Amino acid sequence: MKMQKSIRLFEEAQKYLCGGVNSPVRAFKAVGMTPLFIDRAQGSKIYDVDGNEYVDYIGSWGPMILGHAHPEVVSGLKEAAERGTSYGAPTELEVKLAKEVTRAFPSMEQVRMVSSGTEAAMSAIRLARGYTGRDKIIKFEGCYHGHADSLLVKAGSGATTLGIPDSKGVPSDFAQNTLTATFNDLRSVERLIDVHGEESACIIVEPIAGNMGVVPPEEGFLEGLRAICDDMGIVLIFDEVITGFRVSYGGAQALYGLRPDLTCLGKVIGGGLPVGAFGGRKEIMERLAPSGDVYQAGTLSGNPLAMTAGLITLRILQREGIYEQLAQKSDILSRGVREIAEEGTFPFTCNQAGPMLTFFFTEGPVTDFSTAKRSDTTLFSRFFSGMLNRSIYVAPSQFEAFFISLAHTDDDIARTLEACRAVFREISL
Ligand code: KE4
Repeated sequence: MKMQKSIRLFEEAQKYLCGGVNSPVRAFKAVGMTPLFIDRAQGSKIYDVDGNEYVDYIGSWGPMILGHAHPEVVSGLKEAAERGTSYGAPTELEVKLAKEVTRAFPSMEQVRMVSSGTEAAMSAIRLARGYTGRDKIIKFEGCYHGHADSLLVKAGSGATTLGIPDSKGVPSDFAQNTLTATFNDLRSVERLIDVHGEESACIIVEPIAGNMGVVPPEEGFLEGLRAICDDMGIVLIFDEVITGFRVSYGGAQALYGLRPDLTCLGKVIGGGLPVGAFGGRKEIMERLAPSGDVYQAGTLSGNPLAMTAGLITLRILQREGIYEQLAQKSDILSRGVREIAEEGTFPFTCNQAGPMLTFFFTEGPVTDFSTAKRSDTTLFSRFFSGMLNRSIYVAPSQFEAFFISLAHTDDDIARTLEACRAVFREISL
């Protein structure tokens, strides 16, 4: 596989961009390779600067559920751009998107648009603290909610990939207010509540974890969190930045029939442009400036181009049979990979939640961060490079999800399974 231009660009990038990238996981450090520099993308394919074509299962880490450069999104953006790119003022577009979000997520009675998932989670936590007057927050090891200081404690995703779950630069008194429990282990939450329940503002959770790799909630786990929060007057925050509009049009909360007090969204809601959002119970949201006394702001919040891409994306996602198609593609892939892996001589388990899945190189079951970390990351790196050499572009880290889009064809999936068969044979030797 030719990589000369990516190699040259990475050398130049490292002079001006720290680490040569604008987000750590893109640096391919976990898989020990030079990162690909991307030239363009279309549908399920992505093309690097050396002209190599790949079937893309990263999908910009989740937003590209329709596939890249969807014609309706592209033409909508062209029209919107001709009317200006940012006003810093209210528009009808943001009202329309907020209205659609509240319709899709009934627990989100009011919404605030922001420009990233980090902003959404950071703001939701500040709002929960302001509303309850309490300081402590409870998160789960291996869950990632963006890089706000109080959340970089035993975080997942890139923080785990780089082995720095507790980032430098986070004041110890921030970390002291962040308590961590074990995903799928209600007892670990109850032990924290016994000691800190009265001083805890919120519990924030990815209802289906994506940042330790995909780990679905076990029976009763989310319901147990809801009950604890009801008993203790704690704000339950579902971070649905990945799962929102992905695992169903109403996210994980629709799948499990639960109502969190606040929800964080991102990725799909922006259709590939920078959008995050948070929202929830009106009595909580009304504490947010300018209605209330919890401050939050953003120059590009509700940006008209981003709102346009989000609205068109959600409009397409409401068409008949869309989520059935996504589920069918994902099931064919996960079923096929499991069958092929049985022929291998290495430990393997595949976790799936609709159109998001992770291949772990460990016996499994993978139900939390500690079982996810048992995965053989060296084997994963060999899997990653083997697939890349066969034009299949998966996440360059064991602790991420693969994303299926509407654009992935039967042929893409067949090619992916063939590549898996060859790579699994290679790493079995
Ligand atoms: P952003 O600030 O990156 O838009 O969103 C932060 C965030 C919040 N909540 C969840 C559940 C998330 O998964 C994320 C970001 N996800 C990572 C990938 N797992 C983004 C990729 C990256 O960091 O480059």
